[in-house]
Amino acid sequence: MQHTLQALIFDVDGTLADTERDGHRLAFNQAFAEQGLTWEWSVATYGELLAVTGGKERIRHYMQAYLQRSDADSDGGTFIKTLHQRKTEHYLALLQAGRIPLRPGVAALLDEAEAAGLTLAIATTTTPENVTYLLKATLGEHGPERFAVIAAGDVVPAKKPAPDIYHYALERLGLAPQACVAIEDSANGVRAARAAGLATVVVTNDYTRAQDFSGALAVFDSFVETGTQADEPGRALDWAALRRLWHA
Ligand code: XBP
Ligand code: MG
Repeated sequence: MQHTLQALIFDVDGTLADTERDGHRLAFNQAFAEQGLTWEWSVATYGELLAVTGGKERIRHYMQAYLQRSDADSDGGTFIKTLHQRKTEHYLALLQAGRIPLRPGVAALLDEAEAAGLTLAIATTTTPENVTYLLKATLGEHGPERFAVIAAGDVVPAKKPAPDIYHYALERLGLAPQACVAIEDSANGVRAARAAGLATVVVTNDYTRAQDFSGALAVFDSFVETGTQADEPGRALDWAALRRLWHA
């Protein structure tokens, strides 16, 4: 890498925290049940539905592709929007209850990057409130203020794998993509970041482990070395690993 590394741009869901299986998925199911719908997204079905980013888009896809409902948007999207708003309220309650921690090693990486003078930013498909609630619940009341830019949700017309949210974040950072690294968990996220010209590092999770991360600078399976990896050092993305990658 020729440029000086100036910023880390983090994805949220699946990256900063493992939010999908026991967070968003539960909130969707709670909203469905509360609205009297018989829909119930299993862990496996939700894994398939994650191919579609954005909660409203995911509900629409489910109605059309799984329930063969061609009328998903017949009311101009009001039904989906209302259902998703209830889902978000259930998800925020899970966050406020402290049910969703940061992934092990993430807090340390944030601390070390800041100590090295890097700027922190976020580029995510999820609803903005979900980000501020997650950061407050895990990093304290001032957690969100540690991120110079929080680019989230519907602020851009097209969600990941489109690059829009990364372009939006770079524009507000006032930085060239060559001065930043994107940290993602999914193939959709890698495609979005790479299309915005960003070097991209992947930290996988149970939902994304088998996905195709072509174009990524490196793929790790955690942010912290665990006992099981003792015989295979280097599978964790920590500050030292990131610095080695950048200076490689
Ligand atoms: C993940 C997403 C989001 C969440 C659900 O975002 O695709 O849609 O699954 O959140 P990322 P919403 O990995 O970019 O952080 O229901 O608020 O969309
Ligand atoms: Mg993600």
